[in-house]
Amino acid sequence: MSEQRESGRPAGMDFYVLTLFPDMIRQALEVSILGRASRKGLIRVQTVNIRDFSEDRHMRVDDYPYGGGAGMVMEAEPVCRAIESVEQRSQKRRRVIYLTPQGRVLNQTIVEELAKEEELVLLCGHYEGIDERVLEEKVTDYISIGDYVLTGGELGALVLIDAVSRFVPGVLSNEESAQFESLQDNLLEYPHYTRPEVWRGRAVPEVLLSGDHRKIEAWRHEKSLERTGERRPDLLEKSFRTVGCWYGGERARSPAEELTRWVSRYGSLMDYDRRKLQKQCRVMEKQELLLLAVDLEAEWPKEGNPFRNLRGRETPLALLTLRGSRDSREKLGRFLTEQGFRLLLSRDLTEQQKAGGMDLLALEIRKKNTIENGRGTR
Ligand code: 9D3
Repeated sequence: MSEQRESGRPAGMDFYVLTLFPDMIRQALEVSILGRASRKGLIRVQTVNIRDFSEDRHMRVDDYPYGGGAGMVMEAEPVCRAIESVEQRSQKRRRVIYLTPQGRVLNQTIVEELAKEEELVLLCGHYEGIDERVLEEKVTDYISIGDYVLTGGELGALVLIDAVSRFVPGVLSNEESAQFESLQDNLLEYPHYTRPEVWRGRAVPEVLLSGDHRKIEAWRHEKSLERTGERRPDLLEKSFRTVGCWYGGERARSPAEELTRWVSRYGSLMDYDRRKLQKQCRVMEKQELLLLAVDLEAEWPKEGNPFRNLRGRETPLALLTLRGSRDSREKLGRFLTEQGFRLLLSRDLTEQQKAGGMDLLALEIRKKNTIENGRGTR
């Protein structure tokens, strides 16, 4: 039913959820998009009831805390056996994630990272928590879903499964696709409208009825910026204006365009084949991101390097080259660094195409840009 990976394993993702309340997990995943994905076999969620591993005739799994204090603590042994029951199913090393208010706070970068795994084991605690010794022995990651207090880890596990599953191929339809979406530009979404055109005296913004797609995109970008400034000014500091640029004709233009579309919804384009642009001085800001595709064997202007008037202010740069030697690519990289650009990565496009598509490259660029930007998450 589901496609096979090259390795012969089924595609998609397996989640094992260790919990005292398996119904809570199962029921939530029966409906909506994740329900559909489960029925298609794209995600497989198996619950393991920790209580089944109790050593006690009353099926108890908790006990009083050493040292006293309020509440109960989940015992190490049943939790350990529950984890081992999953380990037994294959020899593979899996991440074992403990959902806990003391973990790293989940964000979209962590979600994308976890989505690369084939299987995840999610451990949900209850009561005051779990005996530290089994955590030391088995847990690889500690994750919280935010700074507020829940009654247990199940909702955390569900949030994580929901967010990660969106990256499993086939879970979202093309329209729902996870790539082109709000958080990718570190901007909030623009407002949405559907029929009727006038609702209780409120009309849909006229530009959306104009049919002019460039104008509509511009309006949406403006609304995104405006809204982010009002509601999440912290995100504005992390947002970048992406500029896709090419030199050397069609060969360079189409990868520059494609990559720009993958990196940013609102990216703009700059055609450096135009002599006029080469002559103008252009200083790029720190909050811009330059994606530059260059055909190294295209004719170089007599005046010298076509980018001599392009300056950066620590502006991040991804350099993609076609044809030409590694040497000439590195030389161009050094030149642009001297002009004030901060080289995030430099690749030969032919080599890159063997390694993966523009979507993967875009992901890598976004990740490098946020990490090297020192702003942590996205
Ligand atoms: C009231 C008990 N607290 C002592 C001050 C500690 C505490 C223990 C267990 C608080 C919450 C929980 C249960 N929470 C989770 O298991 C949990 C959680 C959360 O509470 N907030 C954010 N993310 C997560 S992930 C798992």
